[in-house]
Amino acid sequence: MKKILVTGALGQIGSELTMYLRKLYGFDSVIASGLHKKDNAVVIESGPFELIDVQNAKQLYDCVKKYNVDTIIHLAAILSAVGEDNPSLAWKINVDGLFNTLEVARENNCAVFTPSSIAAFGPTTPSDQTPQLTIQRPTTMYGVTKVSGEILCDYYYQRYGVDTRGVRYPGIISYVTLPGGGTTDYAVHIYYDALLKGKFTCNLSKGTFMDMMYMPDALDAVVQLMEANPENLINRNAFNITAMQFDPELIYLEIKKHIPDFTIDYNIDRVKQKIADSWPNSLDDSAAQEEWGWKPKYNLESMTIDMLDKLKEKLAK
Ligand code: NAD
Ligand code: AKB
Repeated sequence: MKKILVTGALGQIGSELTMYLRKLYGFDSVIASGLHKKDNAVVIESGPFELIDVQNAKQLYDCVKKYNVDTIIHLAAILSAVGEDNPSLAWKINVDGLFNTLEVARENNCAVFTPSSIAAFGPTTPSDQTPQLTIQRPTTMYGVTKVSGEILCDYYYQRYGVDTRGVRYPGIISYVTLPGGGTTDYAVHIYYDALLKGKFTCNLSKGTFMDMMYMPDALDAVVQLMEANPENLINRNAFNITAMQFDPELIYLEIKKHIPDFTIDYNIDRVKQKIADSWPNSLDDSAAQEEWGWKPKYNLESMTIDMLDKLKEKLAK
């Protein structure tokens, strides 16, 4: 990776990944892009920034030409809960936007990283230790777009030799930018509410287990996979990766170790609960371990210590 374009760079993952890549590859070598120039001043001002709507292939093409981009990190997307509210927008951005990105990559010989998600699985998928290759019949529009994206990336590699790579992220937990309307968002909001209010109302029920990951591991995964020797990649796209599994009660109890008066109650969001129930309890990520050395650094305990420290600092400003 020498000249990198990040789409959706102002979102939860993009805002941190852009800065991480700029530190590794040089501030002028990472072009951030987004729909607007609001928020995240650090990302907008610390290196090149372009307004790009991924529905507009010409904007993507012109930017790739202007900066001689060789790698596109494609993060622009609509997440699960927002996608259920507006399925047609989710299809346009997640599938048509990815199609435009892959076409521009094909025309300009770029590599492409695209994240899929645990949402690419559904209620008929084996939910414990979900294998790399298994049944994928998701019941959300977000999940439908993620499976389509996985297959589209495979197609561009097989048909045109575009160097497509990607992972299936679990829920990502972070303190820099708030999550953008997913089902796993509760696992971020619980830390904010623990510190700001001392109590949290959870929209998913006890016993709802899902895979999760702390942001530093999610960022490392991109660099490790994109720098991996292609000869070792059997799967290329949509690698299962995970770092931990918990339900609302377990994360609550972990936070309570540090904030003893913290309380939780439940007010279930039926749409989000149905989505969460259709996703795996735990992924088998052995293919990622074997093919490119995937190994997360954080578990629930170490993530909670770091999240509370960093959030306390942020909220005190
Ligand atoms: P996010 O919602 O925080 O950010 C997405 C960004 O895309 C936003 O800044 C939004 O403004 C932008 N965007 C929306 N429509 C656009 C368009 N037409 N053109 C350009 N930009 C547009 O999402 P995120 O959490 O940062 O997710 C990034 C990627 O990772 C997505 O593909 C998502 O599906 C995947 N993922 C995220 C998680 C997670 O927990 N955050 C988990 C699994 C997979
Ligand atoms: C969501 O909940 O929609 C995302 C995801 C797991 O893809 N966080």
